[in-house]
Amino acid sequence: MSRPSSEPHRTPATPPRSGSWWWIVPTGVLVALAGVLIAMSWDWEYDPLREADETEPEMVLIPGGTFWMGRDDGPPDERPAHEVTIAPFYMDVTEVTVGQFAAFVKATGYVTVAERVPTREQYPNADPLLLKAGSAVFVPTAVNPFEYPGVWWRYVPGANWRHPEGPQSSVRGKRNYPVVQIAWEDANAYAQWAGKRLPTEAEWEFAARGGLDRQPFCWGSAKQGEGGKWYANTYQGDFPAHDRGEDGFVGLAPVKSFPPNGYGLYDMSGNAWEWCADWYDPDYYKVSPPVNPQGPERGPLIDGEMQPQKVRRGGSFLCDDGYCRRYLPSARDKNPTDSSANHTGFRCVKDVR
Ligand SMILES: [Ca+2]
Repeated sequence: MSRPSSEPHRTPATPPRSGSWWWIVPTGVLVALAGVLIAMSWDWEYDPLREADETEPEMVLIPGGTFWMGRDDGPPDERPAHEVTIAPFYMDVTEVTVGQFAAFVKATGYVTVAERVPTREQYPNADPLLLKAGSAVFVPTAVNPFEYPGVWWRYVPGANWRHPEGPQSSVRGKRNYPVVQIAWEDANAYAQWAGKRLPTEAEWEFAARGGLDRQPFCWGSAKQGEGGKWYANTYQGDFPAHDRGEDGFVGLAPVKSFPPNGYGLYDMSGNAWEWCADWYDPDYYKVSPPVNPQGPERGPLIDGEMQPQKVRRGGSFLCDDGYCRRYLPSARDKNPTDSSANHTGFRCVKDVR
């Protein structure tokens, strides 16, 4: 009996089949997947310069004159009401739009403050996790606003004028919305490029009042929503938890969505805050010159800020009657020059020559 062979039975190797197409299907799937990913990233990286609007922004002549600036029954920084005389000037009829700002960026390659990576040298006391390019975004929050003021703001990396609410948002189709996430120096850079300038605080208030004398609102004395009429894009509801949007808009509205004031200016009240040229000083009205005041030489340090702040005016879509009624023509606000948020934009003026 012969010993069984320990040699395993070998199956002869199958020779490679020439001309096999087995790899086609998986490769096709991979190519298709890559295509989908590219298409998706194209959407995420939507180029806002496609919104560029190169038509000349419409301006209107503000006639100049003498008016009562501030009010005596308002917050301390609006007192005293005092007479101010303003020279005539031209003013943009709307807030600078996404389209207009895109045209500026397209022409100059300008990079806004919110798009620049902040450095430790600039912000030695900042949380290192916050040293990322970004900006402030409003997040609805169910709190008592008087008890926890400002907790509805988040610093969102990637938020800027191209992505106003953060990286997943875009300005696609928003050519006629006010541009926001604009710092004072961005607004000033745009104004210089356009051959214009930012309004002084006094010019802004004169223009906002639309020729009316000491009225509480830019349109007169009727309250928002009175008789079913809405005059501005503000906030209705439980601020900062829920905006009912009774005026037709939750968040920003396209410019010209509400009636113009007496000078033909839109959105001087609500929608987006507007930067002014002046430094902010809460006591400035006590010493303000009566003719064409330009604001103080430099503002005081307030609110624990390390730098003086610039004035902004007009309020925004977040102005709520119960918490912050700063959509009134007399209302003053301020922020540091490098700050931006998704409710702050600007408009420009030009001298009459
Ligand atoms: Ca609204």
